[in-house]
Amino acid sequence: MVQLQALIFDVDGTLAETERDGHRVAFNHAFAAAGLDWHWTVEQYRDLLEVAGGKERIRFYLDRHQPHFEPPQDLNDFIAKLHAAKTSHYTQLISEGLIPLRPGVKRLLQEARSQGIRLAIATTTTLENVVALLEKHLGPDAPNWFEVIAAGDVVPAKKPAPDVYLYTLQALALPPKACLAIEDSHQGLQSARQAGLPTLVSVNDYTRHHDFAGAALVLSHLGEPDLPFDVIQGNAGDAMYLDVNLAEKLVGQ
Ligand code: XBP
Ligand code: MG
Repeated sequence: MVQLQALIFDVDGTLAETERDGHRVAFNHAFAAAGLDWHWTVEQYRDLLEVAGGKERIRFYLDRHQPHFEPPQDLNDFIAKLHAAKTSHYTQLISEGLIPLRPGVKRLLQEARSQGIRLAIATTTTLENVVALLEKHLGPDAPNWFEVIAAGDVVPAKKPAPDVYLYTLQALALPPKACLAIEDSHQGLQSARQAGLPTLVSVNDYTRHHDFAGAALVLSHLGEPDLPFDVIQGNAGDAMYLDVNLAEKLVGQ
């Protein structure tokens, strides 16, 4: 049986529900600060989430919803500036502690560390955003718990392309079958599966109706001893929360 050696986490929607009340709000702040009358509603953001990556998402929005917009400068520079302002609003929101970690995340990270399971992150979001979230909820040393934090533009092709997971596996020097990816979305699942990784999905309001064919297990959240998960797809045996033991079973399937 293959032995579990590492857990590889997505960030947005997986470690915390960052999209609706974090990223979306920060984009809107940045638009207003730039004098733009664009506003992304909770519902509209569901469609915009089809495109991973903040800069890519702004470009997609312009193409689809503001086709006549004339940028005041080179479009790439304009988007990069707007996105930098969004990142600073977002990290501010995170530092205010408004976005908690999802159930089971802290417990699983601590348990994995105590059992010598290696940790990594593979995300589309900007590195500063990841560091802000980890430090806020897990302490100043938490970014060092992860051997690899593959974030943002580290690879040019964002999820659902497998590149960010392939990059992470190469940095860990591990085969995919020795790792479990933990994701929240169809795009994330596609990315991880194309890299050959067994993948567990923990859904949220934006993703619960996605197609999760190919996932090792789909859960309502990672669960806690006093807050058991609901199994949406797959077989968790008699487990009520994701721990190293269940993760080991999933990679050994
Ligand atoms: C996350 C994303 C990110 C954030 C924005 O996808 O799509 O783009 O919405 O982050 P995943 P940036 O969870 O699959 O990694 O604005 O920093 O790009
Ligand atoms: Mg995600």
